[in-house]
Parts: sequence; C-alpha cells; structure tokens
Amino acid sequence: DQYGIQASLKRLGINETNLGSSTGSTWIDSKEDFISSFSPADGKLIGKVQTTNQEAYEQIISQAQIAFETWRKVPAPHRGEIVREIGNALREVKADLGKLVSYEMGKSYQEGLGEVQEMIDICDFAVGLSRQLYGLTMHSERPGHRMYEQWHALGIVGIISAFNFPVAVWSWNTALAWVCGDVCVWKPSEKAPLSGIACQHIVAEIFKKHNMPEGISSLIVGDYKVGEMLSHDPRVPLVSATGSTRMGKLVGQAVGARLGRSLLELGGNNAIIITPQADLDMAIRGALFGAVGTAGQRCTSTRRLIIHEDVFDEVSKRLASAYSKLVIGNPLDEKNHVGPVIDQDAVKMYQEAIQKAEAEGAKVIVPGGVLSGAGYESGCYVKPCIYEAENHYEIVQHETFAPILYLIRYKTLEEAITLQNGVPQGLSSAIMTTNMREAEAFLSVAGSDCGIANVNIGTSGAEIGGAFGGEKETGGGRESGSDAWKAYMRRQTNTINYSSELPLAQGIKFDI
Ligand code: UN1
Repeated sequence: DQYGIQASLKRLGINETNLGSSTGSTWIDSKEDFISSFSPADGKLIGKVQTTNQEAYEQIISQAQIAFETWRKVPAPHRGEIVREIGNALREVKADLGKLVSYEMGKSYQEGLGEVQEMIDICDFAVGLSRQLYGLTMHSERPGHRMYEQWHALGIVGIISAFNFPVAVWSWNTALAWVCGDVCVWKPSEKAPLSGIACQHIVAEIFKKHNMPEGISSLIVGDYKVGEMLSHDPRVPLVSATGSTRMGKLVGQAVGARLGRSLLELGGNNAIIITPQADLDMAIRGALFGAVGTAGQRCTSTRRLIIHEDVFDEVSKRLASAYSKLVIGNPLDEKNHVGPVIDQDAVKMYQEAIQKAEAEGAKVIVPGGVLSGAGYESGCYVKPCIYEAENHYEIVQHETFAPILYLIRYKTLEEAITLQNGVPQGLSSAIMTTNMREAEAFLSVAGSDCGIANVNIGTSGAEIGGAFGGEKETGGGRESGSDAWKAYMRRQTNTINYSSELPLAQGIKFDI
C-alpha cells in the first residue's frame, strides 16, 4: 500500500459495516447484491458496496419526507452555518478524499485535490447564498396592494452523479439544495461508490452534531435501476442528473412524464478555435490539459481543435511534441501526467472510436494504443492520441469519453464558428486569439451556442461561481454558481391587499 490508501480509507471512516444505503448516520442492510469497486489505477478491489432494493429505498424516501418537515423550517442562514461546517470538514480531509477519488476513478492526485477544492468552494458560495435567497418586489396595479415573490424549499432532491467527478458534482447540488431547505437523496456512480460513502460519512456526522433528523442527506447505491426509482417517484420533485445524453434522455422523459423537474448536465463535444492571431504557447497548453486532463473524461474535455489553415501545421507539430513528453501511469504518483480511464469498457470504447475515425478517413498525428506491462496491470491505461479529421464524421459528432483529440482546419472565422456549433452537444467552447474582434464575434449571439464560452483559456476547469451546464443535447440545466439555486426552490407570487376595497385586476367590474 505504497500510497497509504488503507490509512486514508480509515480516516474517512470507511469500514466494512457501513457500505450501503443510508439516511445519514443509519446504515440500512438491504440484504442485496454488492457492487465491487475496483481501482483502474492498479486493478485491485477497494471495497464492496451493498445496492439499494425497493424496501430500503422506501425507508429512505419516507425518512427524507420526515426530515424535510424539520429542515425547511430551519432559518436559511442557520442551514448555511451547517454547510459552512461541512466545508470545514472537507478542508480537513482534502488529502484523504482527493486520494480516494484519484484511486477510485483514476484522475491524477492533483486533480483529485482540485475536485475536493471545488466542493469546499461551493460550500463557501452556499454559505453566502444562505443570506441571499432573494425574491423581487413588484408594484401592484391596484391601490392599497403589495406584490412580491418568495422562494420556498422544494422538497426531496434526487441526485444522480457520474464517475468522472464522483464527489464535486454532488456537492454543487447538495450545498445549494441544503441552504435552499431541501433534503437530498444521492445515487453516486456505481463506478465510484466508495467516494460517495466517504462523503456521506462526513456530512452525516455534522447533521447529527446539530441534532438534525436523519434523512437530510441520504445515499442510495446501484446502477440505472436504482436511478429509475428516483426518476419515476412523484415524491421527488427535482431530479438532477449528470452523465451521458442517453441516460439524460431516459431520466428527462421519466421525470417529464410525471411533470416533475429535471436538471440535466449531459455530454459535451467541446472545441477550441485557434486563430492565426492566437498566442500559440497558451493555445498549446490550454489544448493539452483540456484534451488529456482526467484522461479525456471530463464533460468539458477538449475533443476538437478547430485550427486556422495558416497555423495548422505548427499547432499540430507542437502538440505532437508536447504529447511525446506525457508520462502515463499511476495517478497517485505525481510525476505522471495521465492516469487510466475508468474501466476496460472505456478502453474498448476508445479502441472502437479510433477504428471508426480511421475508417471514416481520419489521419493519425499522434497514434493511440493500450498500454501493458509493469504498472499497467489494470488494463485501463491508454495513450492520448491525435487525429486530423472532419467535423461531419460520425465519430467526431459523438462524445467519446477518452483522450482522443480531433484537429479540424478552417479558413474563415465564420466557418470556424459554424464548425464549433455543428455538433449535437453544447456544453463548453473556447477561442484562442489576441484579436478583440474575433473574441467578441465568438461571444456574440451569432457566436458560440454553448453554455460556456471562454477566451484564451481551455474548455475545462470551470470555476464554481458561474452557472455550469449547456445547451442542446447537453440538457439545458445549470448547476453551481450564479442563480442556479433557483432550480432547487419553488417560486411563490404573493399579492396582499391592505385596503378596505376589493378591486379586480385588469379593471374588471363584477358587482351584484
Ligand atoms: C464534469 O465533467 O461533469 O469545468 C464537470 C470543469 C470542472 C467540472 C467538470 N470544474 O472541468
């Protein structure tokens, strides 16, 4: 145990008796099958987590309903105080939790720490927000009347999160939902359940310390079948789901069929436009991290570079040289730049994507391949690769969760923007240019159609202060900063008559 995993698991409170469904500090034995969590770093079993059956699910939802009755009446700034303590607890376990995330899903330790930092940041944001859940006041058209709107807690928020950000995306949802007065039921990815268990321990202790009821933070475990319990359940007014477009369509349709709310953050197919006026040093660095960071498994990973023909050869050469310096290996060893992909299914998808790209006519610039031998025993390590391709290729239109980068040529900026927008997804985008006209055109209404559009930074690594999400097949939801909190509350418009008359709106006369 060279990296001290066992000691970290112990400090995170994980032991064999508490790996399954939970309403907080209470663990429910659902006498069900287990999900085994293997590390893609070394292929070893980290732990087994019991899946949630219908009975355990019912117990969790009833307890969440009870908890909501209490939690919604706790003043929002006091709820914020509890979230502040959660943020502080996360500061204390940052190294251990960052390490577990890195070991369980394969991102570099640095990125694991970054993910926990995102959790800390959103807690701070939510603490401030707990005193700023503002509604508007309006002037009534009737004399002696007052109008305003207020935001009330919604109820149970179901959270379905993905393996690639196994803990941060949950915290974006929960930190806001909790200050808004909601209670949360979380289904972490079945590919990274232990990271979920660790988080559940951290927050359960804090709710308990404040004598809050069980059920403010609940955990359910399993695959899509457990997710379906949430999306079909009318007792869950909001389901926030992060993952593939395929999954999002199923969740969105199920929740929509019962007229519930869904908040969807789905696939991206993110591009950087590199113009002739780009600072190429910055462009190369931004593209490199965007494409190979998290082994190409962020929703925001850079998948396409749309490069002006005048600088295409230079960018391609310099990128190939940068790729040749990448060190691939155990994500916990800080000399490595790139860790494994999540599992062998992901390796298969990577290989299939490369085959499809080649069959459609893509030209190899940096070849890919699966690594084997010492250090690569898990079979999950692949070489980041680069292809010259055309935007209309079917495989280029598709989000492959792997470090495959497609380079595409353009002649005019208009054409570049059309290519950038010419995919079904609309999450993140960027332009590298020092020319103000190009940058502003890219950000204008006729520019990028994505939820995130950056200038002179890459497509990934969004800060929590902005609203996070995208358009088209990305699902339209917004999480995290700005006014994303409104999705977790219900708006109520109130008109109060303090006069002794009862005039009708729109001047309608109705006298008897
Ligand atoms: C995701 O991949 O689902 O912007 C989230 C980023 C991170 C979050 C990505 N802050 O890359």
